[in-house]
Amino acid sequence: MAGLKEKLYDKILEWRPRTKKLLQDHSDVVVDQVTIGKLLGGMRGLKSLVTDISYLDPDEGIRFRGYTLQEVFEKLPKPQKSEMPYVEGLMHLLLTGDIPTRKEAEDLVDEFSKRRILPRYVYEVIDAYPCCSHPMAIFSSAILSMHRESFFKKKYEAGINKKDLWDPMFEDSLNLLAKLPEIATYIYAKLYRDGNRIQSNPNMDMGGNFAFMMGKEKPYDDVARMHFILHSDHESGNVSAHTGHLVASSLSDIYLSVSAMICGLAGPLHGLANQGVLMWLHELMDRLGGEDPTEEELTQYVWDTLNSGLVIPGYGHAVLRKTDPRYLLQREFSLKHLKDDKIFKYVDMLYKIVPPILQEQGKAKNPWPNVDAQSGVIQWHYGVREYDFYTVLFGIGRSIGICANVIWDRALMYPLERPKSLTTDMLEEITGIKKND
Ligand code: HAX
Repeated sequence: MAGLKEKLYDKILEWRPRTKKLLQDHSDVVVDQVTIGKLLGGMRGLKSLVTDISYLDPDEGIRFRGYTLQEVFEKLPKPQKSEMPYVEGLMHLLLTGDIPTRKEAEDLVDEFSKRRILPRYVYEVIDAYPCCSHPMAIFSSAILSMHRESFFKKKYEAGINKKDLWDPMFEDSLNLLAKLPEIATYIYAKLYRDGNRIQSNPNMDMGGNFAFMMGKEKPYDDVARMHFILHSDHESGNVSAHTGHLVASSLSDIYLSVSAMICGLAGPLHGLANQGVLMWLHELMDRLGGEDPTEEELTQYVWDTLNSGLVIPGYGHAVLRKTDPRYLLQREFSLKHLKDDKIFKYVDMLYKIVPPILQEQGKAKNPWPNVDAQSGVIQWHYGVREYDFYTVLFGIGRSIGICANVIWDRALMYPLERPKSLTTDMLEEITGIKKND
């Protein structure tokens, strides 16, 4: 992988003086204020992290390396006869900031293919899990088990200059990313197909090979590419990205960091919401005995959910204040490929019905749909009906963003993350509620 690594190294050398200058000459410049509201409110919106891989604007949505999602999908090279770009090309973009040439993207496809073989024990770890386990728990463990392979760990133990740590992190990241489709599809086969798996095809790109191992025809390869690209990065403050970055800040290797981030992604307020949407829709279908709902019935169902103190899965966001462009891109795909799908029709009706209800309820700051409102229905349509599995797909995509971030964290020699805690007593003293006598 000499070409990409050299290019990345040049970028790193160019970038380092910028970070150094900010730190040396402007360390005391105030960027944001830490209020009690922020401390007790999950640090929502607090400007306290740095990443150059992606930026999330509340109104516009995500940009990867300065490119909107539309631009990313238009500009990245695509495999022959495919609607969606190479996932490997996205990795090149996130790492270097440059749209790769077809050759650069295909070089990375070859590199992933060379690194895709799993150690035998990973299958054994997966097999050892009891059947009713959630696939995200298995996924995290399978990744964790490969910690012993870490090149970064070996280099660190042997003694390596801090400036060079990005290099073994890069090698580990490529090794891990190349293996994720195989791990995920093996878990799928174990849990839902009595262990009948399809071996990987070394001549395919990541999305194509994933579809192949899932036993799916076209256009599922494009579904996989779209899914992995859309879910790859969403700047650094969300639970999964922040976890990956935090764990790696203690110089844990990529296997430890990605395994941990998968656990954060598995929560219902984060990545698990995509499975939540499908469960919630099926409850509705059961309630209606399979009949198509009227607008009134859907409205009633949304209100019933809210009145029971539950959230509407797939709606709202901690940063976004408009419809998530990741939702819109998937909607565009769905309108083209699955517009007559029964569940897609529900999803589309909800797009009209939910936002005004959330606005009327007046709690959610963002009444619009997020990425998870639309992703599950596409999987369902193409026959991946085990919705427990949907967050694993999210996890494959998110790992790409985490790896790009963590490689750059080491390249820029970001330190151990260690914010300071206060006690409630201290907050009451600061506010004057309690006198310190
Ligand atoms: N349905 C009902 N109530 C909602 C809501 C929704 N979809 N979204 C927010 N609210 C409520 C919150 O629960 C909160 O209520 P309380 O004051 O009673 O605690 C209030 O509105 C204010 O919340 P907020 O400031 O608008 O939103 P947060 O930043 O606290 O939370 C969440 C953001 C995404 C967690 C939230 O919108 C939510 O729970 N949505 C449903 C679950 C979901 O779709 N999660 C996936 C988000 C995208 C993602 O990370 N994908 O991985």
